[in-house]
Amino acid sequence: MLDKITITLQAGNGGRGSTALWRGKRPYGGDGGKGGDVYFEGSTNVAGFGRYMSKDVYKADNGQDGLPLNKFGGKAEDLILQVPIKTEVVIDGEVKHIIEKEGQREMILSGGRGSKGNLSIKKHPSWRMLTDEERAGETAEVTLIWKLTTDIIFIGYPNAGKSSLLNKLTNAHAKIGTYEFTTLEPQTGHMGDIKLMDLPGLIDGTHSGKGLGTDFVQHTENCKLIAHLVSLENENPLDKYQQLRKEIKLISQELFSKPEVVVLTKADECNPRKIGEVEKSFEKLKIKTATVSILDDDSMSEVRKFLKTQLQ
Ligand SMILES: Nc1nc2c(ncn2[C@@H]2O[C@H](COP(=O)(O)OP(=O)(O)OP(=O)(O)O)[C@@H](O)[C@H]2O)c(=O)[nH]1
Ligand SMILES: [Mg+2]
Repeated sequence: MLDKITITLQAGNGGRGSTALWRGKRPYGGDGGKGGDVYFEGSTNVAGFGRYMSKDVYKADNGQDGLPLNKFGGKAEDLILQVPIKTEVVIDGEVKHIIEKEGQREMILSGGRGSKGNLSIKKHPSWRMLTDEERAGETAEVTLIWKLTTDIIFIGYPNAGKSSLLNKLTNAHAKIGTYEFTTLEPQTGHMGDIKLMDLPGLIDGTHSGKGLGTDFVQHTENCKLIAHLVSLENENPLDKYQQLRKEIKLISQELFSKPEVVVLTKADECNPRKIGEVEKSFEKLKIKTATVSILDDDSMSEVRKFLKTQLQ
């Protein structure tokens, strides 16, 4: 899923004015038509920017040239480029538009004016033919950024079991691995109408570029709830959790302040007495937890319920 792309856009040029002369003397040339504008339009049917990888330049049509017998050239059709909901349009390093709704249209570039033909100019002596430059449509390099919207995001150290849980709860087929950093890109899935996302693992020092870095933060901006996964394989899961919370604070204060719950994973790797103690240690700090093992279907139903309730 391509969530960022830079493309060149070009609006259509205006048509030339006709210089036709009736019997070689009397001007009777028509005006040129306006060049096409360029728009972005929000669509819920579009995911990512894969469709904009095929061309170097996306260009609207040119206006038609004016013709003899005072025929006016037609206005060109506008170029309407569909983008996903929550697309930011960045031009010259500045966010110029945010596409938030289905059908929302924003004009990005305006097509060039058509030149007057010699007949119009004869009638209005102050007018003159436009040069090629004056008829040219606007052009710009535009960066599109898709801010994914997600209800719940899974975060945690590598190997915490984030992707495994995502696959169990949703239709996703994220890669699972016994090694660290199996997940390199955010993965998404739907649990009913709730959208879940699994992020690459975080480690101490992620904020300063260690591991897979902090590019993922942009995806967390629109998310409602963080599920922080902590493996019960850890000697002291609460310590481990608090250690990563420190790191998250350094990565992004906004992410740190989001509503968060804890999911204790790999319960099958831990004895029940210890699980009870760990749950209590979180409870003492008023941190809500659910305990799961992907091998235990009952715990899956529980965590489903837990996440739904916490989201509300
Ligand atoms: N025993 C047991 N193993 C689990 C459980 N959940 C995940 N695992 C194993 O833990 C390992 C890591 O799982 P992943 O889901 O890839 O972990 P991750 O958090 O997505 O890891 P990264 O993508 O590297 O950040 C895999 O070998 C899984 O099979 C569980 O509930 N019980
Ligand atoms: Mg993973």
